[in-house]
Amino acid sequence: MERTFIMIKPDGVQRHLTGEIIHRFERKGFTLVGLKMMQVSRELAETHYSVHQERPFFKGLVDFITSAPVIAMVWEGENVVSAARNLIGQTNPTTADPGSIRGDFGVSIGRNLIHGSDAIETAQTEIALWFVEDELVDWKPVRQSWLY
Ligand code: RTP
Ligand code: MG
Repeated sequence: MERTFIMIKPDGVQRHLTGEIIHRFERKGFTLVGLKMMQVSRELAETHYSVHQERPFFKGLVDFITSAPVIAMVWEGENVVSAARNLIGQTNPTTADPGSIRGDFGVSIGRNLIHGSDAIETAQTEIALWFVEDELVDWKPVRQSWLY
């Protein structure tokens, strides 16, 4: 089953949106298989966002991610990588669709509340970066076979 890495950024935690965000993923039908609150080291933030290291916003982004605690999570489900990106909305909350997390709660591109892996391969890399294997719980919700 597909998995993705989701992080509630410092602004999401500070604005007490943790429960709201987790609720949206649960209601969609996805399964939480890993979760921890953590203060991110500079090294981890720089590695996580290394694809952006030449961009002008890189230092500010790393400063922000390391400024206060985040919630790191792994969610599992069918097509969860792309579906999570839809739940999250476009990068800039100003243009993110209402109904998405960024569209409903965000105002600034640099304070867009949440991160989600952008592809299946990226998700695998990010899960391995943020979690060790025994922090992830392999469980299946009890379901009727016809019910997702
Ligand atoms: P994320 O990686 O955090 O889930 O966000 P994303 O895929 O939607 O956007 P990405 O292009 O990967 O950018 C990473 C984060 O960098 C910040 N950013 N600031 N000032 C700017 O122009 C700018 N552009 C990007 C955003 O916080 C974005 O989430
Ligand atoms: Mg990204």
